[in-house]
Amino acid sequence: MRRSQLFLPTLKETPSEAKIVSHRLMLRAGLVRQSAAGIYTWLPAGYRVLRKIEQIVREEQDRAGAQEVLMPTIQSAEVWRKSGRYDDYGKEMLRIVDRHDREMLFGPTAEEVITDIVANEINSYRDLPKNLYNIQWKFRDEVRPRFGVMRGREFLMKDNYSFDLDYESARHSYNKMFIAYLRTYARMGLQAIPMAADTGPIGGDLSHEFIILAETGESAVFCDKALLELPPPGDEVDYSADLQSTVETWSDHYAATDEMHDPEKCPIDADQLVTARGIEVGHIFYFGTKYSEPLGAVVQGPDGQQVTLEMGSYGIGVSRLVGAIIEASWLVGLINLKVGDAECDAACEKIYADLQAAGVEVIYDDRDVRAGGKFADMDLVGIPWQLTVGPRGVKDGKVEVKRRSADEKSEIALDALGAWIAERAAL
Ligand code: 5CA
Repeated sequence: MRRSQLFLPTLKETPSEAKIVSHRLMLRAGLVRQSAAGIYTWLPAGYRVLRKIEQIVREEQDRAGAQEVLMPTIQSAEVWRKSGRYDDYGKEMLRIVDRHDREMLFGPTAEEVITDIVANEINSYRDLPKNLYNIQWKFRDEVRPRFGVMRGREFLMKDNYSFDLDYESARHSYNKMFIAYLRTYARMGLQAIPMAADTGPIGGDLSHEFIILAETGESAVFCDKALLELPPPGDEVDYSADLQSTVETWSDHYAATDEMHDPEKCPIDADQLVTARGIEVGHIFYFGTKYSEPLGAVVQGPDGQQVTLEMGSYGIGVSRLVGAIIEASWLVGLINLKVGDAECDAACEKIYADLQAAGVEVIYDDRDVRAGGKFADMDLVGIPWQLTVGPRGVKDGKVEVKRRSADEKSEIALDALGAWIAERAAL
């Protein structure tokens, strides 16, 4: 594409409503424009990114044996009445009346629609298991849409739904998605941590949120440091094999969101516990017969008896991921190698203040612990830029800069750091 032809309306100034770096960047780089509160138009450059993310999600779903469908955005109130959620969903549901006075709604999720299809079309255990997904726009009339595409009202979600004959098989479907999610995020360069989660309006008793660590995350999260060191499942994953032990490699480690974390009961020592902020980029649920029962998703089992299907649902925030990837990737880590040394402390405090004043998100490791531990932490959290300040460097008027992705180190003069910071801030 010739730049002269491209529709890429970039902005010199940062719009005042953009409070976090991904929102600022997405507006300034001409990726999106807001059409109404929490509703965005994706411009050519942004839409390309969205489609690439969508494609990774699609490939990993297909690999795990899910089949793609496309459900409507506008749904009938009827199926939601059957499940009992039409009234429960409250003000987050955008309700519409058509010209015949029929009650419709813009789907916030699709458990009812897909369960209704399966109830009508699948009658025998021989046609199970099934796992159906779609990548479709959802609408939730959030009270406070904010942070651009991170918490929109209209947003793109990959949602899928598994249908199984019994608990064992449903648990296998859940495990497949658990592994597929770890792989999906890893392909995007993200380390997503599965955390025990609250099930909210979707319901059920087994659920994991997939969280990536980022300063601007909406929730506080707590997890065992060991989780950050686990490599994602590779191409050798065999989805037909028993995946329980692989899933337990992750789920046996302590990891909880704010609502689930109890400091009194936390089994992890303070020095092994990561306390951070996180962005929820996916959420998986097993909820048994919560929807299949009221919607009549029943099949004939091998012994001729009627069996109500066991279900799970699995969501990935596709449009949120565009923002989340930016949030997880723009941060500077500042390491003070000799806390207590007057010169090191003074240099670090100044750099820290300058970075903050320039609006660059920074973690300053001012703890009086071994340098090795500090480097390891910065690497684990995946901070892309590291500035290291040590006594020798400061004497020579220099700090070390490391770019994580390239694993390259260089030195920069303290008096050139202002320009370097300005460069980061401009991004
Ligand atoms: N039916 C289930 C799974 S299919 C469901 O709706 N789960 S959910 O409510 O947790 O949403 C799935 C994912 O969509 C979330 O993990 C989050 O990444 C994304 N998401 C939820 N609300 C928003 C929003 N307002 N803006 C952007 N993304 C959102």
